[in-house]
Parts: sequence; C-alpha cells; structure tokens
Amino acid sequence: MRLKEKVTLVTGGSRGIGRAISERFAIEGSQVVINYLPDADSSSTAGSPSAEDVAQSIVASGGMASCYPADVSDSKAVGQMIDYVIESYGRLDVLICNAGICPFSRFTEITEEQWDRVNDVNLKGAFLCAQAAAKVMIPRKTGRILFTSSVSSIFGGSLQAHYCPTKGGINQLMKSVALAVGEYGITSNAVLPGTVVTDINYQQLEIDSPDLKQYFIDRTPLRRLAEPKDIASAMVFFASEDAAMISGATLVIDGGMSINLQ
Ligand code: NAD
Ligand code: RM4
Repeated sequence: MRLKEKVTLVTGGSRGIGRAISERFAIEGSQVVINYLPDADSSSTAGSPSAEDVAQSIVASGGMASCYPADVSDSKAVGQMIDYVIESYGRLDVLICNAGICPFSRFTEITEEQWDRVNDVNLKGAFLCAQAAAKVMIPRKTGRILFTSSVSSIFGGSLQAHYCPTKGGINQLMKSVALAVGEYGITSNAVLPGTVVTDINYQQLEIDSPDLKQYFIDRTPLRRLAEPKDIASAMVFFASEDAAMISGATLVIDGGMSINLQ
C-alpha cells in the first residue's frame, strides 16, 4: 500500500501498459481514474477488455477506480477531465501521461495527417494533461507528473519517423515541467519502456513480423521482452515517497535491450 490515499489519473489507462499501471496503482491503495478514448484509435487487436470492465474488475478486487472518456489531444476535453477528477475526488496527486499511438509506416508513406495525429496525441496530449494537472497541483504544493516515454526517445525507428520525435519531445517536456513546478514540491519523471507486446504493436510483432519480435528478444540480455507490469513497477516507484527527491529523470525499462550494440 505505497500509494494509500493518493488520487491518480492514468491516460490511456484501460489496456496494455496503462491497464497494468491502473491495476497496480489500485493494489498500492490509490484511487485510480482510468482515462480512455472510445473510438477507432483505441480499437483492440489483442482482445483487451473495455475501460469499464477494467474499472469494475479493480473494484471487485477491493480497489478504487472509475473511468473517464476523453481525447487527450482535445484541450477542452482534457480540462473537463481534470475538473471531473477534482469534483469527484477533491484533488489530483499523480498524473500519468501514458496515452499514445504508433501507426507503423514507411518514412516515405507517412502522410501529413498521420504526422499531425501522432504528434497531437503523443506530445500535445501529454502537454495538455501535464499543464492542466500542474494548475491544480501547484496550489496544494504537492504532486507527481509522470510520462510513458520510450527507448524510441533515444533511438530512431525506420517505421516510426512520426513517433520517435514525439517521445524525444516528451523527454524534453518532462524536464521542462520538472524545472517549472519543482518549487511547488511537484516532481516530473519519465519511464522509457523497451518493446512490450500490446495493442500498439500486436499486429506488427505477433502477426506480420514474429521474426522482429524474436530479434528484440535475442538482443535483450534478459532474453525476454518487458511486460506491462514491469513498466507499472517503475511508475509506482516514481509516484512513491521513495522517489521524493527524484525529478527530471528518465528510467529505461528494457532488460538491457538498448545497450546491446551487436
Ligand atoms: P496500447 O495501444 O495498448 O495503449 C495506448 C492507450 O492510449 C490505449 O488505451 C488507447 O486507447 C489510448 N489512446 C490512444 N489515443 C488516445 C487519445 N487521443 N486520448 C486518450 N487515450 C488515447 O499500447 P501501449 O503499448 O500500452 O502504449 C502505452 C504507452 O506506452 C504509449 O505512450 C506508448 O507509446 C508507450 N510505449 C509502448 C511500448 C511498447 O512496446 N508497447 C514501448 C515504449 C513506449
Ligand atoms: C516503442 C518501441 C517499440 C514499439 C512501440 C510501439 O516505443 O519503439 O519497439 O513496438 O514503441
């Protein structure tokens, strides 16, 4: 119960990495608001349950969770979501900017619309949520703002020329937020997952290119891919008292995959 009496908002919190974060934060005693996008962007290829089902199963296990639908790239919807959290719970202790999309595309085939959507959801969405959260955290002089970045914030990807820049941008956003809100006792940190099989890459890794999945496993010293719960553990750490003096940090969770030059 490391997060007892905390109120946490997880964007894209109903499946994959976000779902693991929502479930783990509830186990640690936090009230969890699960943000989700009920449209085409959130369609599941990996058979993930709905946000309502995830919230209900948390509650059935003795945890505290509710859902809130909002497109994180829509400033009005983000403002209403933060209002909902404050009206329902009285405060926001932890924001986890986790929502993201990655429509794998050859560089020469990325359309302007695709570039805009990936940037709007991944980077602008993180900015809008972090800014709205900071406004309600600053008066209370406490809070944690966390980001799901990626090893793709450091490395490129031939099919991710729209996605990788958004993750590099998130690292820089995270550091700027840390500088802007530190004097109010608020920390800002980012977790950088390696490859985790979720809806975002299920088609690519499980159906189109299982050889690519095996390549990632082979180059990982621990000989397995990270799982959503591995990322959730790092988020719990950053949200906990143990990380009270950590701000502006990036933590890679990839079993050593990204240090392997062979
Ligand atoms: P996922 O597709 O299962 O989860 C993404 C979540 O974001 C979904 O719940 C989706 O509905 C939500 N979302 C998408 N657009 C949204 C919007 N406009 N507004 C609100 N929510 C929206 O994939 P995942 O792997 O769990 O991804 C979670 C985060 O982890 C993403 O930011 C992703 O970039 C990052 N990440 C994933 C991996 C990986 O290998 N899976 C690696 C590094 C980083
Ligand atoms: C991650 C990383 C993974 C990819 C996902 C979508 O940041 O690049 O390899 O599968 O994004």
